[in-house]
Amino acid sequence: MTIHQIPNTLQLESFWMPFTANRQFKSTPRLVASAEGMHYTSVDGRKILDGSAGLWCVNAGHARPQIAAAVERQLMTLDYAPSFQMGHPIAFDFAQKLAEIAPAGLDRIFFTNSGSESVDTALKIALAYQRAAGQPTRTRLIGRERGYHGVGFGGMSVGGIVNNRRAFATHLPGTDHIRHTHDLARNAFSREQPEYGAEFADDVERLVALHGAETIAAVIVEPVAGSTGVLVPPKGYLQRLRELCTKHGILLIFDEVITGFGRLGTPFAANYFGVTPDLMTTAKGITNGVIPMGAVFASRKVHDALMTGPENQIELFHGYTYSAHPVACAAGLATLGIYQSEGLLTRGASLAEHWQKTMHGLRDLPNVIDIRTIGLVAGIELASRPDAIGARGYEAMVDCFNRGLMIRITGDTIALSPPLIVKSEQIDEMAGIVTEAIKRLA
Ligand code: PXG
Ligand code: PLP
Repeated sequence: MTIHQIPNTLQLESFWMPFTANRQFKSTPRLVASAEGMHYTSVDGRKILDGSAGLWCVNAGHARPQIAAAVERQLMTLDYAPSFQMGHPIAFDFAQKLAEIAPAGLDRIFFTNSGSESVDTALKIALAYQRAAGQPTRTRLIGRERGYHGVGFGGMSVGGIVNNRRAFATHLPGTDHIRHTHDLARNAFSREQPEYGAEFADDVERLVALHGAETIAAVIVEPVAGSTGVLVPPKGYLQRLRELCTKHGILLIFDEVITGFGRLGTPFAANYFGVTPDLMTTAKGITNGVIPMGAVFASRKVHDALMTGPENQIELFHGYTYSAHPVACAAGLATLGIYQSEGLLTRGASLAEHWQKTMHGLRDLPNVIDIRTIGLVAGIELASRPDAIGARGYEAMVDCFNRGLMIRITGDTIALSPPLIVKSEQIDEMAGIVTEAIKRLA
């Protein structure tokens, strides 16, 4: 048997798949068996171009020998060690290297194992900070409509995607949301940042008027909303949000789980937009997706406010068994090495022109109502069938997979975000396959 063959006995029942229509999937499974560079190989031996960097995480492409070697070496050197009241050098080394590429001042690093954990960690740090800063009434956490911040109770509560919330009635109390920035009427088919909508940030003032600034700890937003369909912030919006948070003593958290590590053609979205948050959450690309890991980047102001009290006292009662897992740190260090030696954290900028031109070339296809692009990300929004929201998106995804391209969909929006090693011809190939798929949709 080669690894590309499905054993006849493969049983699909036991694995309860995440964020998947399980029964539909198991009736017609899509299975991949291996990956290298820009491609997956399906179990039946077909090459599939990776148009989504896995789930937005494989930024340096698949099966990088340097990462595999570092992981193997680390496994045989120090496979696990606690980070509670104990340490191992590679964790400090990795934190230091991350601090060196961080947006200005965000150089205190707390390790987690996923984006969801990074978000819950950042929200907890924000609460602890406000308390330490003598503002214990600041307990409210503000997210944004159409935001995605993972699946923990904190992240879900500040998230703003209805399907991720409705089945789980018990959200965190004391959360609220500013409005989203999606405005097709004014901004359809914008390249990079749309012209209109900086004023959507003023919604912070509405919540300040409603709740009182002295009750609000933090505002969390994705600089570019990914999961909800690639929503690029209008010009001036993030600057305005930063000003309002500063004015009202509210911490600003950027959730850079997707935008971090080169996706926009800059190391982080904070660099792209020239706006520095107080806390930044990351995961995914931090290890090229190969070992689960996340990190919260905190400003000195936030970190130092908590480094008070008696020295024998734990400053932040928070952490995970696997925080700063040595194997994840090894994968992360090797990943950063590749990002730096191949210039991947800024490579997107040099491809952005071709990327945008190619993606916007699809605007006249049937049912396309918007195309949004920034860095190496594109969202192609299709009109929904009146009776079946999401059906066109799903059919496009299946058709692309069958034609050799992996894409992500959210509702009827196609999201493309290839590994940052993508070649210009592969961008054309992606556009070609997506074009055929869109043309075939009823
Ligand atoms: N914040 C943001 C901004 C994210 O995009 C998370 C937090 C949660 O990360 P974890 O590692 O806990 O999944 C995410 C994750 C998609 C898709 O197809 C997006 C994510 C995850 C899976 C699929 O849009 N984003
Ligand atoms: N549940 C129990 C019973 C535990 O003992 C622990 C950790 O010790 C956890 C949950 C949390 O697990 P983790 O640290 O991997 O998040």
